[in-house]
Order: sequence, then structure tokens, then C-alpha cells
Amino acid sequence: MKIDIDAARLSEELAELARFTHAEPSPEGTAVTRVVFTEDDLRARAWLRGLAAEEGFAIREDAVGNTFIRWVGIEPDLPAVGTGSHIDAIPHAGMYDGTVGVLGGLEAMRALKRSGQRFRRSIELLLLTSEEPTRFGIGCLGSRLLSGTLDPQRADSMNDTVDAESQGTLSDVRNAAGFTGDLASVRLEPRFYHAWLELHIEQGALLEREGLPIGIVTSIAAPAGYRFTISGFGGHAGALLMPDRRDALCAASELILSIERHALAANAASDTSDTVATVGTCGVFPGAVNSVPSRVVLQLDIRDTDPARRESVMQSVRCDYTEIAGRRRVQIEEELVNADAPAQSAPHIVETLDAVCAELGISPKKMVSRAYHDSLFMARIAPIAMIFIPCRGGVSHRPDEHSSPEDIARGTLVLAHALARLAAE
Ligand code: HGY
Ligand code: MN
Ligand code: MN
Ligand code: MN
Repeated sequence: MKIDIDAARLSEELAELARFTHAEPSPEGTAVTRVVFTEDDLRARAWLRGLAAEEGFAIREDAVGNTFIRWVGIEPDLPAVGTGSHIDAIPHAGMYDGTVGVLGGLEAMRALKRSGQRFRRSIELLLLTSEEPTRFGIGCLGSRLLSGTLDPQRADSMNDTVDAESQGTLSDVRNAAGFTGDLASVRLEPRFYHAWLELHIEQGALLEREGLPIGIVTSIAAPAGYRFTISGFGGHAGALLMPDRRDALCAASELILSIERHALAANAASDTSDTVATVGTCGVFPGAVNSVPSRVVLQLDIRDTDPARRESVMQSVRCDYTEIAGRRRVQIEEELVNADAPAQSAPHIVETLDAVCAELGISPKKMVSRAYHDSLFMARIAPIAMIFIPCRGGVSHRPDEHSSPEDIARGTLVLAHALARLAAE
């Protein structure tokens, strides 16, 4: 089947979407910040709905703002084939993470429509809400709720960490954004989709290093998130003498290095790089140069292809921080944010992608995704796989994140062919 991807239009639309941002221009390139439910996010969503409406696709939004753009098939009651990703971007990020899957998915649907083909199954593009953990502290909020892996009440009570003064929660923020339904209504039944595919930049350097244009994701590593609150005893930076101190930031520093040490030890023991751990935020209270820190809040992101190994690293860290807390006379509280299982791609969907790549003369690389994606949760309710395209230097979550128009168009073409095969089943 002849399918033509309009690469120029897709590039223009990605550039247009990148302009919905509240990041300052940066020397490294087009910095994008588009936090969920901010003005920029809502304007970007409206713009995308406009593009979909131009094509006559059916559009609906659920109570958390997941947006469903459906090209109805010949047999509309059959489970549809789903594809999609996210458009929210962490602060000072790039313009391709997530957006390639949303705009690439839209272009794949438009290209199939232009080919004159009609399919048994509907094809549905999803814009999934809040894939990034920026605002509510947990990633994949929309796909967790869709797949029933996050309790709606717990979700609605999650604090808005971006506009902290407002003391708002997800419920307040989503209602203010116009999404007022009951979160429990978001959940989709298993097998709602016949198949699910997500096109995404690799966010690593393997494809580029091996000179391969397409990756087929066979599994997605298991992410977990923890919040640590270290409480000491503050005081005057001049008058409080060293022996009398219970410095929360010094204790937090030892905890951070313990986390790094145990992640490195796990990799040495397994002779892999499959364990990764990052303390990405560190809130210091009161945060004055001449005041001994009395409280510190850390957020830990730890991932592994093997959840049991991830847990054993956490056990080692717990032993360490119990010793640190005793020696430094501070309190260290651990709060679990999420601890998710890994996801496996469905063999049939992987075979479909293999067949498409063979048809197009592309040699794909089978690979693990170490970044998490909405597909990690869509895998709970549908057979999934992901298509990766190279990104320059493996850079992502930075303004200099880049994928070439050719790679994006090629990934979109593979997606379009795979959607066509699956929608004809
Ligand atoms: O962090 C992640 O893996 C995703 O890109 N939010
Ligand atoms: Mn991301
Ligand atoms: Mn992403
Ligand atoms: Mn992701």
C-alpha cells in the first residue's frame, strides 16, 4: 500500500507546537516548558483539536483531559487501534519528547486517509495528560487512570507542586482547566483497544551509535518514585556551633551519595547498566545562606528492568539512612510515590512492526526502553509495542534534544503501515 507522509507539514507542526511554551529562549536551542494544564498546555491542546477537526475526526476529552481523536472505521463497534503520546514538557526541555508520537500519529492517520484506504477498525489518536511528573509528582497520570492503575481519589488529591501557594490539588487544577467529570469515569475496559502503538524518540544514543533508523521496543523498564523528608534542627549559621548541629542538608547529601553508591553496586554485581537512580529535586528549608538547613525534601527516581533488583537497592539505602539518621540525630521519612512493574511488548505487535520494516527495507533494532512512557500503562489494557527513532547524541529533556525530519517521517511511515495492518485485522 502506498502511503505518503507529509514530512514538511509534520516538521512545521512540531515547530508550531514548540511555540506553545513559557520557557525563555536558550543558547542550547529551542527550550520548551509546557507543564500540564498551564495556559500553554491548554492553548496547545486547542490547536491540536483544531487540526483534528479539519480532518473531520471525532474528538472527545475525558475527565482528566486525555484527548481521543478518532477516525471511525467501517465497523465502528470493533475495538479500535490506538496510538498517541504526550505534549506536556518538563521545564527547559526539548521539542520532540512526546510530541513526535502525537503529531506523528496525527500525520499517520491523515496519510492513511489520503491513501483512500478505509479500515475495519477505527484508528484513535490519544493525547495523554501529564506524562511528565512535573506538576503532580507522578508520571503518566492520564494513562495510569485510563488503565486503572491509579486510584481516582488518590489522584484527585495530589498536590499541585507548580503553583504551591494555591495549595491546590489535581481536582482544583483540572476543574479550573475545564475538566470537571468524575475521575473514575476515565478508566477504560481491558481490550478497549485491539492494539496500541506509541512512536517516540529513543531518548538514548543506541540507534544513532549503531546507525539504525528504527527501534522496536520489546520491554519498558520499571520506574519507581520516592520522596524523602530529612528533618534536623536549624539555626544561626554563625552562632550555632558545629557539635551542636543537626544539619538536614548534610544528612541529605549522605543519603544521595548512598543511593548513587548502591545503584552503581547493583550494576557492578549484574554486569549491566540496568539500574539507574536519580535524585532530581532537593528542596532546602528555610533556604537562607546564613541559616542551618532544618528540613530537606528529596525526590528519588529509580528504575530497573528487574523490579526485585530495584527493591534490593532500596533495602540497602534504607539500612544506610537508618545509620545516617542515628549518627546525625535527624529524622528521615520515606514516602512511596510509585513503584511500577515493567511492561512487555506483545509478540504480535512486534511481529507486525517487523513485517512493516521488512516491507520498507528497514532493519530495526529490538531494544528496552529505559525511559518510561504511557505505553507502560496502556500495556495493562491492550497489547502494545513502541517505535523508537534516533535522537541526536541520545540527548533528551534538554533544549538541544533533536530528531531529524527524515527520522521523524520514517518513524511516522512505519507507524502508518503498522496502524493499517492492525486496523484491517
Ligand atoms: O522520565 C521519563 O522516562 C519520561 O520521559 N517522562
Ligand atoms: Mn519525558
Ligand atoms: Mn516522553
Ligand atoms: Mn515517556
